[in-house]
Amino acid sequence: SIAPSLLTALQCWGAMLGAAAPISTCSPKQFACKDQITCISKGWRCDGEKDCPDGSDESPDICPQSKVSRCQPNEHNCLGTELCIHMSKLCNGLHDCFDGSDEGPHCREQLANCTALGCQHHCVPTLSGPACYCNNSFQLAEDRRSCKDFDECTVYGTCSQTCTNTEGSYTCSCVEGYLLQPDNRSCKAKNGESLQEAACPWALLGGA
Ligand SMILES: [Ca+2]
Ligand SMILES: [Ca+2]
Repeated sequence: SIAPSLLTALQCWGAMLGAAAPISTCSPKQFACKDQITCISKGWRCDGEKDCPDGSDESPDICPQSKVSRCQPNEHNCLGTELCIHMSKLCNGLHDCFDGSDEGPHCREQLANCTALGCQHHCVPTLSGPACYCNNSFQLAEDRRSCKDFDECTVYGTCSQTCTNTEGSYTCSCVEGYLLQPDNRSCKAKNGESLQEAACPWALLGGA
């Protein structure tokens, strides 16, 4: 239909006219592209897809190899580095940390301690003792042994638009006018309305 796109176009113009210093129009929830014109949802930064016209939301200086300085649930921080590896890679016979600290004699020596720990899901030896971890979409509870649902929606960028946490999982959805993509987390405008998306996203993100 024509009316909504006209309305969007008008909102777009309004936003552009009101944007004397374009970069200041990005809300705190948005990322300012290097072109200093375009604002995109922060969730689209470093998601592997170029959303800024200049691709600056995926540039290496913005997206370091490890996206998060802190490890995700069920991940292990390799000693003295920012590298996070999945807990299942500890003592799996392969060197995954650069210094090899994920493997060694402790793997065998601590097996009995692991049994004694009584983890709900899984246990692995680490250099600092046995540690529990959980199946995907779960995280350790306060007792460090049992597992509880992990709220994926608290991680920025899990879904590009709407995120709904569920017990043991989560679902992404899109606002009116957008379609969920096969990756089940990103949204693209219907009808190839790429002009709006690329040139005027701030007019569309208000209700997201
Ligand atoms: Ca390993
Ligand atoms: Ca969940």
